[in-house]
Amino acid sequence: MADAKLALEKLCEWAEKQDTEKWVEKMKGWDAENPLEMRKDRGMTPQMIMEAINRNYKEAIIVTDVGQHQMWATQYLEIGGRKKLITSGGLGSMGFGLPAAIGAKIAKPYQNVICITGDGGFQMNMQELATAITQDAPITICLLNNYYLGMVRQMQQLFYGKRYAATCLRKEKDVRIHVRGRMKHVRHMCRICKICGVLWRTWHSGNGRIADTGCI
Ligand SMILES: Cc1ncc(C[n+]2csc(CCOP(=O)(O)OP(=O)(O)O)c2C)c(N)n1
Ligand SMILES: [Mg+2]
Repeated sequence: MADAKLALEKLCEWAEKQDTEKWVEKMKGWDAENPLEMRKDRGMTPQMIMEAINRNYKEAIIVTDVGQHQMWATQYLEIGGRKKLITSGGLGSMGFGLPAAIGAKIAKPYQNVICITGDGGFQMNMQELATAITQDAPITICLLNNYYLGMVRQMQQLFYGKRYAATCLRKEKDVRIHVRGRMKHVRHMCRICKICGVLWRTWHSGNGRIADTGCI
């Protein structure tokens, strides 16, 4: 544990400047070979949700949890100017998103704060909904509810011959059942127009809401 500013200054004393030109060129090549595309083929895709956030917010602090939703957020959100991103980067801890979003709202009460989280990560710290309520910290929670520990499932699918283990959340738990009792604005959404509506209303009313998306 250390003061981040102090620790980074000390680390900088040790770090040597590297020539990253070749590496950046290589990545640009990959990007040209496999450009990011918005998948809009069916239902509500994660990309469509990110696009809805892009469209509905001119300014916001967007906080992510850890998992596939985090990857999509970093790939598809338009960050910059008055839109800021707080994310835990590599080796992040599930459960980071909600408390970090509450902290951001308390620090910047007049800014929109959106927490993009997964059904796994959200369950780790969702008791903090009570903190958001008692501390008067209305945030929008965009829950990418795919019924899986998606990031780990993806590894099992691609690298472990589809031998799925302990990544399905559908039978054991439905995050909606837990959440409903706590927050009256929970909406389960399966159409993209609905999520836009919730984002819009949240922005204009200043009330916290959870947009629970059954995304694919
Ligand atoms: C505390 C903790 N446990 C386990 C992990 C490993 N891990 C990384 S992503 C992930 C799955 C996250 O699932 P979910 O929150 O539903 O997000 P999704 O990938 O489905 O978008 C797991 C288990 C972790 N990062 N942190
Ligand atoms: Mg999930």
